[in-house]
Amino acid sequence: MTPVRTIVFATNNAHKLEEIRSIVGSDIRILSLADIGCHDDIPEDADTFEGNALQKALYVKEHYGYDCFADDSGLIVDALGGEPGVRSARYAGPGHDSKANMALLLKNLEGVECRTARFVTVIALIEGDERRFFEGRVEGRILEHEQGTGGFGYDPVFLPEGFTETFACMAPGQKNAISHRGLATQKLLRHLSAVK
Ligand code: ITT
Repeated sequence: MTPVRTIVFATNNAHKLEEIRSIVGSDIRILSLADIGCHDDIPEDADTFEGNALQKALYVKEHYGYDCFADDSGLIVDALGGEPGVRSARYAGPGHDSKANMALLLKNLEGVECRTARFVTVIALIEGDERRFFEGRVEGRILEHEQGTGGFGYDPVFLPEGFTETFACMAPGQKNAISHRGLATQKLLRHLSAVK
């Protein structure tokens, strides 16, 4: 089947790219930054998911000329006043990995009873002069220990509401069906399919 269209996904996160390609399937051809020869460290210093997503998408549009979309995501933990939020990727400091981020999160929640949290994704899409946003969120709670080895980021400590296992225990298709990124991407897809 001929793809509906081709669009660039402005991310340096290989896990996000894999998830979104799998959600989109053959409906749309997703080009990575590497596919368009972009190896830049794209700035993201806004203080909202919308601001960061737009900043990343605009960077690619302005420097490379492609219509594109970007995803800014994070984990919002109620007992931590919304942290790590937009700082989710670098919660334990610049250059730290997911293990360090999760360890800090569990440490900061030691002895805390209220462990409610949500994952949020905001996708910013730039088509010509138009900008649109698509949001997805999933409610859940933070476990006291890691569970599972799949997924990425904070998946091993996030238990989505109504489920008995973390995102890291789920098959990719199961996570994508209920996740923040899955829900935001479905909205993006509906828009792209409507304007084809
Ligand atoms: P790009 O900006 O290049 O897209 P990034 O990893 O820096 O990649 P973000 O700034 O959006 O992306 O940071 C999101 C962080 O939030 C990510 O690094 C993870 O730590 C966490 N995160 C986002 N989505 C997640 C998911 O589905 N599962 C687990 N952790 C997630």
